[in-house]
Amino acid sequence: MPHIFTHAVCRRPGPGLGGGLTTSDLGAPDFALACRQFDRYVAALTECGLEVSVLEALDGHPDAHFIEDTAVVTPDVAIITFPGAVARQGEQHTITEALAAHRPLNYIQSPGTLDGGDILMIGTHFLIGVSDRTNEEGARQLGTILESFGNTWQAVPVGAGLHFKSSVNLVGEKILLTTEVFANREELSGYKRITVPAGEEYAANTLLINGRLIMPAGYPATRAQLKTLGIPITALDTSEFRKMDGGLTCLSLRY
Ligand code: CIR
Repeated sequence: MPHIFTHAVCRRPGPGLGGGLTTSDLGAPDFALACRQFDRYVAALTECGLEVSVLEALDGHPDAHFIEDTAVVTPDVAIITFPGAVARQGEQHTITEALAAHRPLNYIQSPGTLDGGDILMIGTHFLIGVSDRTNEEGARQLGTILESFGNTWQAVPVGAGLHFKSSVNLVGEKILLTTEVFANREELSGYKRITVPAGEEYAANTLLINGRLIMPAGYPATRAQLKTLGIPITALDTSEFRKMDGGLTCLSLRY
């Protein structure tokens, strides 16, 4: 049974969101539209039964609404990350208060770096992407903390995409949605895999929450594949966050 979530924490985008990091050339995000897309996202999480806390935008941190990168929350512990991008370091200190009310805290320490977008929780097993943002030391520190709570983990090199979850996500009991690059990876061989068709890679960033899939709008071939799973699907427009290399998983911490 995939994990049942009861809470989420999100952070509103601020008017400076276009100043965040990006590799895409899709143009500048529209702040008003981003706010509407964010509100719809929060509503979708609420419709999945989550109690959602919404934090205010953080001045001077234009990527801070991609809050997933600041922590890894398991049923036992919240691990505050040490973000891999220098420009994002500091965001992690602003999440501790919200999480301390729900979990004991633990910390990734420099020289370890780790972004939450690289961590996929599959029950008590964790896939930890080692990427441009999460280094081997960060993965090792997180793995040690997870093991101390009885979990298992495995490091997975991320050769493509920003984060591991830009390319691989859980969409059902032992079922992963992956881009073609990850489709035949040995580390994922224990899972059934659904491959996102070429050209729809962004749709791999789909969320499974309490028996519902939340996917980005505009990816009909992926949607048709996910429909075969027989669970409800909500499609959300994330165009303004995509311009900044972000998507559905990045916009919340779910626990
Ligand atoms: C960044 O480059 O850090 C942000 N512009 C996007 C972060 C997306 N986060 C995620 O995939 N977990």
